[in-house]
Amino acid sequence: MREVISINVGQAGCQIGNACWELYTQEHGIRPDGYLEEGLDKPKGGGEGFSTFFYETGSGKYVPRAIYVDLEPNVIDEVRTGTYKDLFHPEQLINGKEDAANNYARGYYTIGSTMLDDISDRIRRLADQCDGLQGFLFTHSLGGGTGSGLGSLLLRELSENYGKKSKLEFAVYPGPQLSTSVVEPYNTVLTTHTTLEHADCTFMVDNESIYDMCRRNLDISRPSFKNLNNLVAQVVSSVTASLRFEGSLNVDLNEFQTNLVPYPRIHFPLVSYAPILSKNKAHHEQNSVAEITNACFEPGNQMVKCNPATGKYMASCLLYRGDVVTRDVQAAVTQVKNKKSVQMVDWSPTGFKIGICYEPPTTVPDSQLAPVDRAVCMLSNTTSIAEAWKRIDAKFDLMYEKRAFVHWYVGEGMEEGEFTEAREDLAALERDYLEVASDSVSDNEY
Ligand SMILES: Nc1nc2c(ncn2[C@@H]2O[C@H](COP(=O)(O)OP(=O)(O)OP(=O)(O)O)[C@@H](O)[C@H]2O)c(=O)[nH]1
Ligand SMILES: [Mg+2]
Repeated sequence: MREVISINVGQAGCQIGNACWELYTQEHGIRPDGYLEEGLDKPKGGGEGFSTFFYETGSGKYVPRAIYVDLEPNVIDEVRTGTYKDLFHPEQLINGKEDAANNYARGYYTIGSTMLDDISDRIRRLADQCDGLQGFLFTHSLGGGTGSGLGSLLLRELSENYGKKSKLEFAVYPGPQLSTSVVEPYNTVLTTHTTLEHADCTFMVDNESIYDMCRRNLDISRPSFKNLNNLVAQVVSSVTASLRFEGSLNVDLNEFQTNLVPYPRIHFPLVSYAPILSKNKAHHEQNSVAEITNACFEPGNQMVKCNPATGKYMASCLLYRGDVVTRDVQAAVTQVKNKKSVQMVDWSPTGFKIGICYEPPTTVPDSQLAPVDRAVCMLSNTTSIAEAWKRIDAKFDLMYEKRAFVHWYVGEGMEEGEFTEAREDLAALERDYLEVASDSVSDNEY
């Protein structure tokens, strides 16, 4: 068995966690109380795949291998009293009394550190139940105090305690429509710097992109976090489907990762997803393999705002779900490779790695997403994602030039040097991306 433990940190992390577990339980035929739906004698999806994400108790109940952590009680109390309250063991839901007030330093140093031992214990207990723990799946925001600060602290701790076990994250990149504080650029830069060496692969979801998708594709005039999270959950589900379901063309996540991350720091693949159709438009669309594959190259289907046509691709993986045959995929990929906008770096073969999971996507009852027979999630390591760093770095600089808000961090035990160190690291990251994009021969110094 190759178990995965999910760790949801802070408001965004926990709420995205909620959307994911709602979707996973539905996909596997598990009721909100953890027992199988009527008529099933084992979870859906064939084989033992689901037990990478769930463990079974003596009474036949399925419990997520997951931990929820927040520094304040509200978000987690909603889990404790909500529809899924019986799904989780109370030990899996951990909260403190007082949040990090949008301050990375409170999440990392003062408040977060007081909870570290307790959280580590509970993760240890989950890990002890695994036969062959494969790794951790983290969800958190980059902009919140808990998500950024405590998230960093936990990732560092996992590195120390679990050595080489893989650590993947889904990280919410701040968008202007739903931003909750002015200091999000500080938190984002600080947490990116701290976790750069601890996370193996980070999938960013830019709230601005998903907000626009909800408005444009799903006709939701004022998208709520729940609307956004339902969309994020589809992506997380596609990425983890290969771990939870069995099938001959199912490619293991580890294999994708090997292909996607050519250098340890260059580990931020751009995620695209298609189709994103609202319930009332769905029957007017054909939704063929060629169409959904093509749609992944449209900016409107990307989870981060950037322009891949101006950058270069290092690697790309296409994860199909549902009614998809290899012949159609091969034809679609051949077409895509010929696109002018798809430029590969010259040191990497033009490889598109393909995975097919025959289990079709499903949608949760209150989602605006139309049910479809097939979908695709593309993970591509493109140099254009550096645009996201450029944007956040510029916002950081505007404030830091005036040392605005810095006293809040210093007041929580942080040294000002940490700001400059983090910012320099991000500048180095931007340069790393430029370097991998440059041609190996022509740009050589000698
Ligand atoms: N996609 C999405 N983004 C969220 C959600 N909740 C908050 N955010 C975003 O996350 C950032 C704020 O971070 P939070 O996760 O709320 O903060 P936190 O980790 O709880 O930290 P503190 O409250 O400061 O202790 C902002 O950019 C919000 O727009 C959510 O449910 N979904
Ligand atoms: Mg919070």
